[in-house]
Amino acid sequence: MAEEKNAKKNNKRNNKNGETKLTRREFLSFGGGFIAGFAVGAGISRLGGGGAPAAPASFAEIMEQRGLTQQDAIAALKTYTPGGKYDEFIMFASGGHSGQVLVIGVPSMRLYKVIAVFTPEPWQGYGYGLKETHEVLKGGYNGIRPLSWGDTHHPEISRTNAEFDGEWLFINDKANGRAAVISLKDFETKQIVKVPNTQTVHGGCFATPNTEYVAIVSQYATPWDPEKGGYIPGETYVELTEENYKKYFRGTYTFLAFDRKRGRFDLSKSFQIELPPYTQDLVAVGWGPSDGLAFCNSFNTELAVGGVLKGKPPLEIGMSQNDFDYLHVILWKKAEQYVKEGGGEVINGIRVIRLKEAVKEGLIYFVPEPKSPHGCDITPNGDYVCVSGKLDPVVTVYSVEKIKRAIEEKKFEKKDPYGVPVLKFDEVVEAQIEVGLGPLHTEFDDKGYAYTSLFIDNAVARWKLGPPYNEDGWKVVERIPINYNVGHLATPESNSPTPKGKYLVSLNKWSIERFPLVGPLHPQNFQLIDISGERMQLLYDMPIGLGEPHYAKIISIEKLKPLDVYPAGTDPLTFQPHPKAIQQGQERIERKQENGKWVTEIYATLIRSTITPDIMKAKVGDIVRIYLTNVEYTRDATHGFCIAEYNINASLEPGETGTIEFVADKPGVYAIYCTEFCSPLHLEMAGWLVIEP
Ligand code: RUQ
Ligand code: CUA
Repeated sequence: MAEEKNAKKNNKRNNKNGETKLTRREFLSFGGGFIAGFAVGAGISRLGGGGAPAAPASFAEIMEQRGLTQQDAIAALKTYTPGGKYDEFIMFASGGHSGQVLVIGVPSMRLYKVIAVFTPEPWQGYGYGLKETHEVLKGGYNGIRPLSWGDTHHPEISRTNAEFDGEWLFINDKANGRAAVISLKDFETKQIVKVPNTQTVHGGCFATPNTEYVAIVSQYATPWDPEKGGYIPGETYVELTEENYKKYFRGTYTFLAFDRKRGRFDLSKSFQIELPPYTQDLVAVGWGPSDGLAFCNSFNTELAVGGVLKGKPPLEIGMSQNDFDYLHVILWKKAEQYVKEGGGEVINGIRVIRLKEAVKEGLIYFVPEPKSPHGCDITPNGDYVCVSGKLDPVVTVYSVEKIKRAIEEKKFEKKDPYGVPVLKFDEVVEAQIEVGLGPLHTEFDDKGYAYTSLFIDNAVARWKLGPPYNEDGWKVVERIPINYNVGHLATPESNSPTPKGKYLVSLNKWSIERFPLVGPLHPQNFQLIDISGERMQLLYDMPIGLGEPHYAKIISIEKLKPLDVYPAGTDPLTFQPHPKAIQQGQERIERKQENGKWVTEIYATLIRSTITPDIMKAKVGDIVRIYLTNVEYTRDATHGFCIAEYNINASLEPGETGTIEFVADKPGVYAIYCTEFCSPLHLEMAGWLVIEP
C-alpha cells in the first residue's frame, strides 16, 4: 500500500502519454511567464516564479535569448509536434528531378519518407537488387535506353465520388512521358508506364471522379509519323520545319484506365485523343456539374518552333505573340462511349481518337484564354474552372454551365486551323479577378476563398469566390508575401468537393537569404501558411534540398490506412503470398539446369541477427536467385541485404519476400551483410557469397 502510494507520487507528473503535467505552481512559473511575456512583450525576464527553485527559463527569456518575436512563438506553438503526436495532414510533394515523392507532415513539416518512384533508391533497395523493383523501373523504359531519373510534377490521389480516398497515388514524369502508380498501403511504387505516342507529359495526373482513368497530357508536341500517325521513341523522325510542325507534330490527351483491383494502369482499356501541337499545359477533370468534362490549357497556339540562328525570334517570344490561347474542353465520357463502340484506332498500343474524328464527334472544344495561361483549377462545387494569366495579372473564371450551354447552342466564334470549334469568350466567362503579377495556380479552402500564387509579385492572393459561395465575391481580400517565386501552392484536399482549409503550403523556387549558404545551389523553400483566421500568417520555412518540387497534394491523415507490417511471406508488388516465401528451417540451396543454363536458387531467411544460410555457394556463370524472406513481424524490424562489389542492396521489410537475381559473372568470395542497423549484433548479421571458379 505504502509502495503504491510512493509510485503514485513519483508518477503523478506523468500522464498516460508520458507527457509531464505541471503542478499549478509550476504552471504559473512557466505558463504564467509566457502569457505575461506576451502581454507585455518579449524582453521581460521571468515573471511569476512562485519561488520554484532552479525552474527552467521562462518563455519570455527564451524568446529574448533567441531573438524571437511573439509571432515567431505563436508560429512555433502552431507547428511544433512532439514525437508520438501525429500531424493532421500528410502532404505528398513531388520530388522534382530526384524522380521521387516526398511525404511530409502538416503542420509539423517533418519529412517522413522519400518514396522511390522513377529513380533507383539504395536504402529501399529500389533498383539495386530486388528483381521486383527492377521490373517496375523497366516498365517505364522507352525502348531506347534505361532511364534513371524523372522530372516528377503533379501528384494525384485516387478518388471516390471525386473525394480523395487515400488508396493510391499517381505522379507524372515530364521529361520521359511517364506515369507511376504508388500504393498508399505500403507507400511503394507498383507500376511505371510510358504514355504511348508522347514524348513529354506535364498536365496531370488528375483522376476521374471514381478513378476510372487518370488523365495526363503531353507538353511539348511530339513528332508523329506522317503516314500512320503516332510516335515510336528512337524511330519516328520528322524534319523540324514550321510547315512540318504544323502538319505532323501532335499533342495528346490520354486517359489511362486504372484497374483498381490490380492497382495497375491498363493500356488496353486506355484511350488517347490527338491534339494540335499547341503546348498543352495543366489538367483538371471535373465533378458535379463538370462531371464528364476534362480540361487543359495551352500556350504556343502561335506554333513557334524556334530558330534564332536563322533569324527567328527566340522561342519564348515566338510562343507569346497571341493575345489568346485555348483552354481545351474534352467530353471524356462521350469519348469513352465512342471508344467502347469501337471508335478510334490502335496506334502503338493504345486506342487513339484522331483529331479530325474527335472534332466530328463533338469530343473537343476550345475556349479562348488570355495569353499564355497557366494553372487550371476547379472550384469545390465543380462549377467553375479558374485559369491564371501568367503573363496577364488576372485569373479568368469560366462557368461550367455556360461552357456546356455554349457547346449545345453552338456559340462558336470561329474554328481553329485544325477545325476545332472555339467558343465565344464572352459567353462562357463568369469573372476576371485582378490578383497581381504572375498568377500561376489557384487552390481553395472550406470558407469560400481561393488562393492564387503570384510568381512575379512573390505573394499569395486570397480572393473571394462569387455566388453561390459568396454574394460579394470575385475580389481579392488579402495578400501575403512569400519568399520567393512561388510556383504551385497546396491546401488540404483542394481540387476536390470538400477542401479542408486551415493550411496552405507555398512551393517556392528560390530561398535567397532564408537559409545558411550551402553553395550556389540553394535549397527550395516550402512555406507553411496558416489560413484559418482572418489574416493569413506565415508559420514555417522548410528548406528542401531536393529540386525542384513542383506540386503537392495534401490529405487528412485519417484517410490513410497504411500497413504496419506485411503478412508473412508477402510479395509487395501484388500484396499476395510470394511463391518463394519460406519459414525458418526451410532454408536451402538448389542447383539445377534451366534451358541449358545452370541456376543456383537460394532460399534464405532474415531475422535479428542471422542470415540463413550464411554461406551461399554458386559456380561462376550461374544465374543466381536468392529468395529472401524477412521472417520478422515486429514493427520496424527491417533488414537489408547487400553483396559486396556486386552493386546489390535490398531492403526487406517485416513479412516481405523478394528476389535477388544476377549472373555470377566473377568468381570470388564476397561479403554479404545486413545493411540496416537492426540489433546489437547487427554487425554479426553477415555471411559469404562464394562464387567458385
Ligand atoms: S506547373 S512547371 Cu505544375 Cu506550374 Cu509544372
Ligand atoms: Cu538485420 Cu542488421
